[in-house]
Amino acid sequence: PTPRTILLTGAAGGLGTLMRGLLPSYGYRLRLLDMLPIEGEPGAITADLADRDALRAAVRGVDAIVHLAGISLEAGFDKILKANIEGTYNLYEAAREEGVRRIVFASSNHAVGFTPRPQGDDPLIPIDTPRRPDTYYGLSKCFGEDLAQLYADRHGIDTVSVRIGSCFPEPSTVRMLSVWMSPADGARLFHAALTAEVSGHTVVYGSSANTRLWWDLGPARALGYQPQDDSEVFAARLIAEQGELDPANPAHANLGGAFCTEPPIWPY
Ligand code: NAI
Ligand code: 15L
Repeated sequence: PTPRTILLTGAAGGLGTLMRGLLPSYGYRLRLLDMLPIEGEPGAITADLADRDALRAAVRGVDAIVHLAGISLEAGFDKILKANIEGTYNLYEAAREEGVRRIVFASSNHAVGFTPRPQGDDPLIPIDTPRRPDTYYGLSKCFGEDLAQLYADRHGIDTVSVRIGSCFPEPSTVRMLSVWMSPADGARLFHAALTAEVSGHTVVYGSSANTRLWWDLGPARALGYQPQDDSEVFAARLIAEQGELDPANPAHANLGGAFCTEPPIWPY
C-alpha cells in the first residue's frame, strides 16, 4: 500500500524545508520532527534524536519515515556519534517497536567519498563500489546503511538508502555539476523510494540526470525514479567563474571533493 502519513525528521534543515514544500503534492501528510522549532509549523515535534520516548511517540502510527535529521557536515567524532550513529539507531529502534515498515535514509556520497571520480571515458561509479568514507560524517552514513541492512534482515524493516549528492536549489560549484540533485528530482526520488515495491535494504545514488554525472543512476531508476533536471544549464557560468576541475588538485580528485582534504572544506 502507498504510505500516506510520513514522519520527516530534520524538517527544519535545508533539505527538510525543501521537502516540506514538495512532498505534500504527492499526497503525503507530513509529521515533522527536528531538534529546532520550525517557524510557522506549530504542530511540529521539537525533539532530539537522543530522546527515545519522544521518538517512539513521533513514529507511532506513521506509514513510513524519511530520515534527514543529523549533522550534515564533518564534525568531531563525539558529536557525530551522538547525532548520526546513536540517533539513527534510536530512530530504527522506535520504528521497530512501533511497527513502521519503511524508512528512506538520507545517506551521502561521502560514504564513498574517497572513490576517485571518473575522468574522460571512465565508467560511472557503480552502487556496489567499496565504501570509502571521507570523514567521520561519511563513516556515520556507512553505519546508517549497515544499520538499515541489519534491521531489514532481522526485523523486516525495508529501507532505501539514498546516497545524496548535493541537493540545493542550484549547484554552486563545478563539482556540483556532477553530483547535483534538484529539489524537484529529490522529491521524485523520495517518492519513488517510499512507494517502490522493494523489500530489504536498497542503496541508490541520488542526483539529477546531469550531463557530467559521476555515478550510476540505474538503481534509482529501478525504483521508478525518472529524473527531469540536468545541471548543465548552470555549467557555463560556474566554469567561467571557477574553471574546470583540476585532477591534480586533491580537492577535485575524488567523489567527495574537498571533504577529502585536510581539514575537510565545504563548499566545493
Ligand atoms: P541540515 O544541516 O540543513 O539539516 C539537518 C537538520 O537535522 C537540522 O534542522 C538539525 O536541527 C537537525 N538535527 C541535527 N541533529 C539532530 C538531532 N540530534 N536531533 C534532531 N534533529 C537534529 O542538513 P540538510 O542539508 O538538510 O541534510 C539533511 C540530511 O540529508 C542530512 O542527514 C544530511 O547528511 C543528508 N544529506 C544532505 C545532502 C544535501 O545536499 N543537502 C547531501 C547528502 C546527504
Ligand atoms: C553532504 O553530504 C552534505 O550534507 C551537503 O551539505 C553537501 O556537502 C553534499 O554532501 C555534497 O557533497 O555536496
